[in-house]
Amino acid sequence: MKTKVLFVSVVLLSVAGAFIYLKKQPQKKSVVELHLCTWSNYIDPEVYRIYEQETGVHIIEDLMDSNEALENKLHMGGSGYDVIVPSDYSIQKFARKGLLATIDLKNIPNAKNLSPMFQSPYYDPDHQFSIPYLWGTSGIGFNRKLVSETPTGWSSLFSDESMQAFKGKISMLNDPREAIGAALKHSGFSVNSRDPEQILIAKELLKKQKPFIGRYDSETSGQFLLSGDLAVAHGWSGDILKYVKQDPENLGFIIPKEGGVVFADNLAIPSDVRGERKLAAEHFINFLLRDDINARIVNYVQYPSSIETAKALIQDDIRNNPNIYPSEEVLSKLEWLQDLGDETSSQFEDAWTEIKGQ
Ligand code: SPD
Repeated sequence: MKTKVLFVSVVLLSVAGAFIYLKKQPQKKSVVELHLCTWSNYIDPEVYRIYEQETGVHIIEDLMDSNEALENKLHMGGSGYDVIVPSDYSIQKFARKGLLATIDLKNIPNAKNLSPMFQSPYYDPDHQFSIPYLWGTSGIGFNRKLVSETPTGWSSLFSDESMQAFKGKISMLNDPREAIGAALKHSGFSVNSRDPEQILIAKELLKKQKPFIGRYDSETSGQFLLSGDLAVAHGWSGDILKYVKQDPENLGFIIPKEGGVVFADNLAIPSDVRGERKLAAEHFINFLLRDDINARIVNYVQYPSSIETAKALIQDDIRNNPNIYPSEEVLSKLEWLQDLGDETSSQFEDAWTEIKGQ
């Protein structure tokens, strides 16, 4: 009898204990959708479908056209983004401003496959806040039907002759660091100049160019080159090369002989993403770095991969295209944008507001 009472008491106590334990556990609400803020033409949409099929998680995409626009959204708070894709210098700046979550590399095992170029990037050497995604260069796209000579340098956007010849058919990236950077480079300065006089010279050049501009455009200039509405366009390599592929006889892309910008865009998580959402964001980042998925993206967007082991799966015409994967010699002439600190960043942004608003 005694044994029976003891047995029943033990069972009752265990059930009560289990009930109290389970009640104390945080409610497990599984993440069913993730919000990604990325650049246009930066993923094969099929990748979202595969992810949803594999995990049940639906990806909602929002687009950004400059790092500065993304920074403003993050500063306002409540962006709702789980994964964002800022560039190199912006990782430095956003981290400095506390806008990024610390990444748990244990949850991103595919990061071990990063190419040597990205194993310790200058803007985040230990991948505390970011994992490189895709990279590329800024250069000049052109339509041969509208230019008499193949452009070779920045003068095709800024010389008096070009401005007159291509009036209304010139476009510049709608991006303060890139557009002012191009004007700095054309004037013989670094894209990372902190010298207010040099920044002023670049600003005046862009103001002079403005009446000849058809559009400031970070998203669709390739398509306007193809239609013949633009003769020359300041643009990012993959965005132009995607259209060059459609009409290689007439369209082209060059990296200016004076040099320009090389960039890397990175997968990162805003600092207000925590707990299960952060785990889900890390899971999605890891998926984007998986060889087959990464190669599928590269084959679609025409930007080089940050993942060494994905290279074998990348189409030969992409892997061997020196405009997509520039030679060491060309790369050595290019500059990475740096975080210039608050004072100089404001000078760039004020100059940009003046140029756009004039
Ligand atoms: N459509 C993809 C655009 C990639 C842009 N990278 C931004 C670099 C900024 N310096």
